[in-house]
Parts: sequence; structure tokens; C-alpha cells
Amino acid sequence: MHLIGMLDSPYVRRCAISGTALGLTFQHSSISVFRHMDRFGAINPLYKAPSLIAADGTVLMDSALILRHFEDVAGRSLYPADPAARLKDLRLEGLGIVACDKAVGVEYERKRPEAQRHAPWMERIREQLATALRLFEAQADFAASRPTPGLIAGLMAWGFSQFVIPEYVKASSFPKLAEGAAHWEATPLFRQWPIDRE
Ligand SMILES: N[C@@H](CCC(=O)N[C@@H](CS)C(=O)NCC(=O)O)C(=O)O
Repeated sequence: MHLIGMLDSPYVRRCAISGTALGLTFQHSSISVFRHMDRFGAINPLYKAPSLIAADGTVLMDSALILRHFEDVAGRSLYPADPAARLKDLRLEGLGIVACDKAVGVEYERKRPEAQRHAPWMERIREQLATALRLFEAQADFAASRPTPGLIAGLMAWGFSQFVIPEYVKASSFPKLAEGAAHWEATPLFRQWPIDRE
């Protein structure tokens, strides 16, 4: 298997971390959907990161679907086995994914020329991002013994926000999340897949 995409993408990074947590071996290529369009387009003409070239050559996209395939290949899951705990983690994962989507949305909105920005939309997605992170912070168990999909998703959103849009997401407003993220980012699993800061 071959994972394609830059590790500054929270979606690519969540696949890399989850795949490794599942014990899988896979190649990874840091190819940008913006800066390396020729190379990316040759793999996936839809330019979506992450993309995964599966063992039989099938090209998958969307982190949730790639993670589903990873679980199939690994023959196990990162979700808690207990149904109530699993439900809680699915809820957490939703919060994390919305936070990723809104953080990436803020970054894309910010890239527009000034005249093409729509202030009410920016206000809306900033508020959605802050709310998702606030709820994630309140509901995540940062002292968990192993990373679950929900925990990983929220931590990816936080890492991306702190790297790319820190002026929109003040670490001081989320002290528990900042501390929990520092703990997980220091683990060998997360350090194996650092945010691509180039
Ligand atoms: N829901 C998708 C979102 C992936 C996504 O939007 N990735 C960004 C990079 S962070 C991308 O591919 N952007 C280029 C584009 O959408 O054209 C997932 O979970 O994989």
C-alpha cells in the first residue's frame, strides 16, 4: 500500500498515524495537491489528499474510507470493542473531523484575494471550528491508554490549527486540549509522522 499526500494535511496524517497504530506497513510519498499537481494528478486526477494506492492498485480517497480499508487489511480496529465506548468515540471522531474541515476551510478562505473573501462565511466557519474544538476538549480522554479514531481526529485538527492558523485558534483558550495534544505528540507513534512544516 502507498499513502499519498503531505503530512501538513490533517487527513493524510490521521491515515498515517492510524495505519501505523494498526500495525500496517505502507509506503508514503509527500506529494502536494497544489505544488506537485502533475505528479498527484497522475495518481489521482481528482487531486484529493489523502489518496491510497491499495495493494491491488485500486486508488482510494477520503481518509474515512482509507481507514476503513486499513482496518480490513489489519483485521482489527482502533475503535473500542465495547458498543457504548465505541459510540462515544464515533461522536468524538465527528467533532474532530468537523474541526479538521473547518480549520482547512479557514485556511482556504484566508488564501483568497481580499476582495473575494466573504466575512460572514469566515465568521461562521471560525465559530464552528472553535465550537468543535471546545466540545472535543470537553469530551476527549487525553489520558487514554491507546489512541482511538476519535482521539486521533481531534488531535489532527488541533495540530493543523496550531501550525497553519494559530492566530485564529489561540492555544490559551484550549488549555486542556493543548496539554493533551502535547502529551500525544510526544509519543513515538505521533513522532513517527510529524506535521510537514515545509
Ligand atoms: N473528507 C476528506 C477531505 C480531504 C481534503 O479535503 N484534503 C485536502 C488537503 S488537506 C485536499 O485534498 N484539498 C485539495 C482539493 O480539495 O482540491 C478526507 O477526509 O480525506
